[in-house]
Amino acid sequence: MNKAIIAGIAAGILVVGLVFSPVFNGNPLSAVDAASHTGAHRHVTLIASEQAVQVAPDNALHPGGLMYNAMVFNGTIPGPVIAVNQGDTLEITLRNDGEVIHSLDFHAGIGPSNALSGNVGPGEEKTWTLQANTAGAFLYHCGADGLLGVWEHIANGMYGGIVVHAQKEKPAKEFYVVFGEIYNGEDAGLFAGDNSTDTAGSFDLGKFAADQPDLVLTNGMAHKYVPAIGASTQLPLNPELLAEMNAGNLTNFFKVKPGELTRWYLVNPGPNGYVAFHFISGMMDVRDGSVRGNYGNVDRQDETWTIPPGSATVIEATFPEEGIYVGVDHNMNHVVRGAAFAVVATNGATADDQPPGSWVESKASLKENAMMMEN
Ligand SMILES: [Cu+2]
Repeated sequence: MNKAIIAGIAAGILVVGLVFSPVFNGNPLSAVDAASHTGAHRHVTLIASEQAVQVAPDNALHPGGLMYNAMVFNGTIPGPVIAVNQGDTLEITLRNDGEVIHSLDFHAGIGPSNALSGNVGPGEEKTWTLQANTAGAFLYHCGADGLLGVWEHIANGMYGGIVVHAQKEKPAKEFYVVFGEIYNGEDAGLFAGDNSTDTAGSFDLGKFAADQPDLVLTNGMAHKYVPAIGASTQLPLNPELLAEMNAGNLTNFFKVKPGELTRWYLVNPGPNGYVAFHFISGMMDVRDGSVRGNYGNVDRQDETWTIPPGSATVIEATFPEEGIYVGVDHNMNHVVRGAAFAVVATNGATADDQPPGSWVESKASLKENAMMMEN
């Protein structure tokens, strides 16, 4: 794509941002349906900042690893998972410790007063409430300055997931997994040799406009949960994880008990690409969409399920026998760029041994904590 076309696209996006900014900038309404106050009241604080993070391990694809000038909520890509029960009221505080304007867009909310924060400038904070009436998994993301630059803030890592547990949800072992693209001006490409530098790379508008991500992160890093691939010839993808596995330590692996019900909250912030989600050696029940009180206007056994950009989905699966399964974006260009995770089915798995950052507070635990707070 030539530069004139990219400039034209950027200008077009700019106009959209300007047109919408008066609407998205303010948050004048605070009407909340009193009748829907059936659940507990919860509070969460998200802290926006800009910082460099490691997005690729040191491996043959990217010798030396890769650092990136990210934008983050609470210091990490992705931001933390927020869990509530259907009917709860969620109070959200957005604090901006960064240098530029940030904001929040919660897909779990309906109406600007529920879903949007409006602009929060450097050093400022804002608090608003959201009625979590619709069950399911939803994306939240930064909306930048009234949408102006939203594509860059999402590509830079400002996103996460909110889980609204359904009233009729069955107990299951639960996990939070977020995919996300990186467009890095300093990334010379796969197998390009050592392109680790002292300076971290930054957002590349040309790669973004051409839909050419350098990496597809899984919970903030390419191949974070994949030690190696290859049987006769082994290609290490995450040497640290491989060393951990060889030492018999599975702390940073997804672990499940054979036969137990597991539930995966899978989030695709994009900003551009679809996720074709599949478990190697597995089948899944898709609980995407929702009906009042339950998940499931789609509920069926499937091999691969599409998660569009700007969406999250709820997938249930059981892993019948011991062994290694792999969750992948079956788009092979995305797998090689980092969108995959190993799942180890072992009788040694326990209820709360999720890898750091992937644990989701359960419906029962949320209910128990709310009751303790009332008493
Ligand atoms: Cu932002």
